[in-house]
Amino acid sequence: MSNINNYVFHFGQELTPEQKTVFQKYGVIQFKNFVDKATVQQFLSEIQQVEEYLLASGIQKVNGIPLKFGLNTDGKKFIQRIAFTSQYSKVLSAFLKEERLAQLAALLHPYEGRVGENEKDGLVLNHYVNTPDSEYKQLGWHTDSPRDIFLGSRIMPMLNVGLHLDDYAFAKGGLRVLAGTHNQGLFKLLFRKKYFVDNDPDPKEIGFNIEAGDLTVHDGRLWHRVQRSPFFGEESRRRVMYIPIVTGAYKPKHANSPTPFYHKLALPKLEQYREALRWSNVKRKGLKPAGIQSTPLVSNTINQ
Ligand SMILES: O=C(O)CCC(=O)C(=O)O
Ligand SMILES: [Fe+2]
Repeated sequence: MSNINNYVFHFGQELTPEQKTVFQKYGVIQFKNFVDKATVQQFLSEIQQVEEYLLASGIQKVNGIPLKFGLNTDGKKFIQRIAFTSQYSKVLSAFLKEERLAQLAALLHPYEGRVGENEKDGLVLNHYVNTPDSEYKQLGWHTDSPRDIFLGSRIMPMLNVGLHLDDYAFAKGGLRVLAGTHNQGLFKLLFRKKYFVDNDPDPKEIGFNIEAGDLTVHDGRLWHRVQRSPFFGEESRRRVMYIPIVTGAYKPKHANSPTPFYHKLALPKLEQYREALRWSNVKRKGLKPAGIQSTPLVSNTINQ
């Protein structure tokens, strides 16, 4: 295990050639202090207001994407994953329109990228805490790409931009990646590890020393996971907002957007991805998957 302190940068007004080269090679890059501490506090307070509003209104889904609930350190219900968070906050929505974020799309060159405020899951808040009743303490190995398989055969390039809102030194756990795996072929993208069930550290993985306000950018095809904290309760709290930078046709979601079928079936993530893998085989080999009807599951119901 190691960290990538050698590849930590500060963001000016636009990306430098060195930053682009590092990203092309590793599929991940970290920018220190992308926003200052006062802004972190402001964002946390906005998020808290959004969460209170969603809880008070009994909202279960935003634009078809279910919220994830858990019990906080004080035993009270809280939300561990919110999609389209900026829909409820002018401050967060304004942040997504900042030119500096738009500049990151250059990492997708030669594709044209845009900040997907209303696409995929929009601005996602992930809130991890290590308590017995927390639903979200860690996340197994995965890439962010296979959902695209449901849309058609091509995986569209995308970036996941993480704005970190808590200090999280490497030893506390947090994001781990296999640098360079964004350049793998489709087979490795699907089968390098068992999607979401494998939580084992990899000898080649790298992690980060994160301070609140830092930004990480990873390619959607990069293998990554979230290491559970060795600490419990308050010390393990980790809040990070993810912003998708997407390519291809504009596919906004709205209040009446259907829930992707893997959410509807309430299958564990593992099962969702097994389905994805079976379908990818169908496409590759032109075979019918065992036990799955030939009626297409694609496109109509899944739009992310
Ligand atoms: O929390 C993180 O840093 C990563 C989350 C993630 O990989 C995901 O939600 O797909
Ligand atoms: Fe991910």
